[in-house]
Amino acid sequence: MRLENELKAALLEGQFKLYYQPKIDASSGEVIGAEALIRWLHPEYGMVSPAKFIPLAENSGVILDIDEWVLQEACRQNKIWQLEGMPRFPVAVNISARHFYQSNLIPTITRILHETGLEPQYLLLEITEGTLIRNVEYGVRMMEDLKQMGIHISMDDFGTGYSSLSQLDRLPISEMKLDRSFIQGITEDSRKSSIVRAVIELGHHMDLRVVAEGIESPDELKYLTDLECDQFQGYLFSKPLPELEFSRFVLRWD
Ligand code: G
Ligand code: G
Ligand code: NA
Ligand code: MN
Repeated sequence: MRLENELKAALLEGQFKLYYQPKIDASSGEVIGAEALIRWLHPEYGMVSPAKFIPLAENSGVILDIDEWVLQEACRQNKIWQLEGMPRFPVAVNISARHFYQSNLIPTITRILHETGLEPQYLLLEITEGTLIRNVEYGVRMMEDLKQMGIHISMDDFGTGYSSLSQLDRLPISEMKLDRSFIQGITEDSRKSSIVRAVIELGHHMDLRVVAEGIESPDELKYLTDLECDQFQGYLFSKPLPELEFSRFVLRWD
């Protein structure tokens, strides 16, 4: 079977599953968000990493179906957590560049929010810098439309892709997410720490929050706390977890 068909079949057969990784607020220490990360529970090969199948899905059209499923599932789950009385926080969904340029992204999100009953401020979209290479004007307009709807946007993997520094002041984003390649080894590598320090300062000047991902050690956390990074995410706190384990994590954490 061609991979495209296999991915479509997997979607129909319910072989995809969302895991959630907590985002921690630097000042309160509380869980203030969750990033949804897809997993493929393949009947033969076991758990397949999105790093393997997302790029392939992006080369066919099936990424649109996958992203739509992820949006639906993440919004549905966040609403369930709210109804269960969990503290409210936004769920972050990764949107591929290809989907961003699909004219039906906004109607799709509108429908999903309506169907799930989730308010727009509880959905955060993570897009990478590379998303804007294709057409900055269009990308900015799309982001403005999303902002109008009350949806926040995070610039993911900041610092790794096409540098949109010249465009940064035009982008209606709420947060910058420092790529984990800058975080790993930050305590020993003065080059990395200079970059991170500068990005945090830049973000704060632009009234953006700065999130560090991929934090694995208490030393890295201490370092980033001293640099006044706003939010933290990484294995130090938790790996991405299935929904039930995630809610247990939140309850234990508080
Ligand atoms: O969870 P993990 O680190 O294995 O993810 C690997 C890559 O797959 C990351 O770059 C991540 O952004 C991407 N990814 C994970 N989940 C999703 C998803 O739901 N949609 C899209 N488009 N990408 C995802
Ligand atoms: O591209 P994106 O930033 O969305 O990818 C996030 C990926 O990083 C996910 O696949 C997630 O599993 C992974 N991840 C999350 N925390 C850590 C961490 O502390 N260390 C490492 N190595 N990977 C992490
Ligand atoms: Na992400
Ligand atoms: Mn990232």
